[in-house]
Amino acid sequence: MKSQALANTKTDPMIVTIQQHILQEQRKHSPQASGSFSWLLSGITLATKMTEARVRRAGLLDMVGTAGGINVQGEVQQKLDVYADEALIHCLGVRENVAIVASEESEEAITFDGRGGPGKYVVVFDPLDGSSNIDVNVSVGTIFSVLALPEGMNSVDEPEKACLQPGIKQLAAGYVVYGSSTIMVYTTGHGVHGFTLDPSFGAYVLSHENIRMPEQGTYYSSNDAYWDSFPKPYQEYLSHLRSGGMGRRYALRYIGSLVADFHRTLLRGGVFLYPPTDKNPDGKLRLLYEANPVAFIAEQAGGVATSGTQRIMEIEPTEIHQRTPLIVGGKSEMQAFEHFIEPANVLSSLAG
Ligand code: AHM
Ligand code: MG
Repeated sequence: MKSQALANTKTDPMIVTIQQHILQEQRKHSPQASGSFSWLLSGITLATKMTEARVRRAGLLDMVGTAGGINVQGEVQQKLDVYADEALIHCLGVRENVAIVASEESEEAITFDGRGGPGKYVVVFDPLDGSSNIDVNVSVGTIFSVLALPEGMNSVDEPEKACLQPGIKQLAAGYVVYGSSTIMVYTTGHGVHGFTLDPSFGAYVLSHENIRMPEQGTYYSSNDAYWDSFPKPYQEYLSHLRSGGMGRRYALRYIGSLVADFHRTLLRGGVFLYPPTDKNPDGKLRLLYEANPVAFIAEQAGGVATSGTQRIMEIEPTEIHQRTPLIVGGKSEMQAFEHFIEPANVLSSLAG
């Protein structure tokens, strides 16, 4: 009788929340899993919901005082990127299985060990990417990568060293775009899945299952203002896309928030580029918490990500905040890229 009553309720039986999905995936791919990984990811989803609430009220908060001022509740106002950073550090810090975090906002890695539990995960993140866009109501995002604490490594003595792992070691990666809606996209190496935040009940609900990057798109995405300082082969590649050399004339789309620009590239195809420039010969984007998670997601969705000379996920990092050029896109655009930018030879190093 009880199941009959439940069957008659008016809830949508098709709804799958991100927590349900993570647990289902774990049962399917690692039946022995203890659930500790989903506990870690729930810390990230909670922090992003806290950040999203602030992002949505950004204009209102500005009305009652600027960063550093006091708001109507008597709270000290924080800049949104500082708030997003503290939300993640707090939500991950109370999860005893997290050993270390590293953030774009902090010079050094932070270790949580010494508080009772031996953590086994390392989480690196950019808490609020593209934050200069906040003031003008343009999309921003959070981006993260999860690694295992290498065996035998002491997280208290060597927090930075524990973060310096190539992207192929990532256990999970994801991002949240705070856009016209809020969407979280993640992978654990079994495809890429997207969840839209339903603000009416505060849960991320499965909206994009098993995302595949189109083999060929119609957009390229790079900061055209730097055209003169792009290396010549990059200029030639972009001219090729623009002039119809790929069978269609590519249009330019550039937001200036990596997470939002990549999200469009993931769903609509095409290519995103932040090449080396005169000002930033190593590119601008950060390897550990921008390029690596994007590359993991792109590859899982059938795309390719390179620095121009190497597959992104094979770069051995030497510093937490190191930068890399990033070129990421669908198969057709990246095959053409390889042709122009020698000796990338990236596709051949990829399985499948
Ligand atoms: P941030 O991490 O300080 O916000 O900077 C990274 C952002 C990326 O989101 C975006 O792709 C890039 O900077 C844009 O840079 P530019 O203004 O040079 O085109
Ligand atoms: Mg950033």
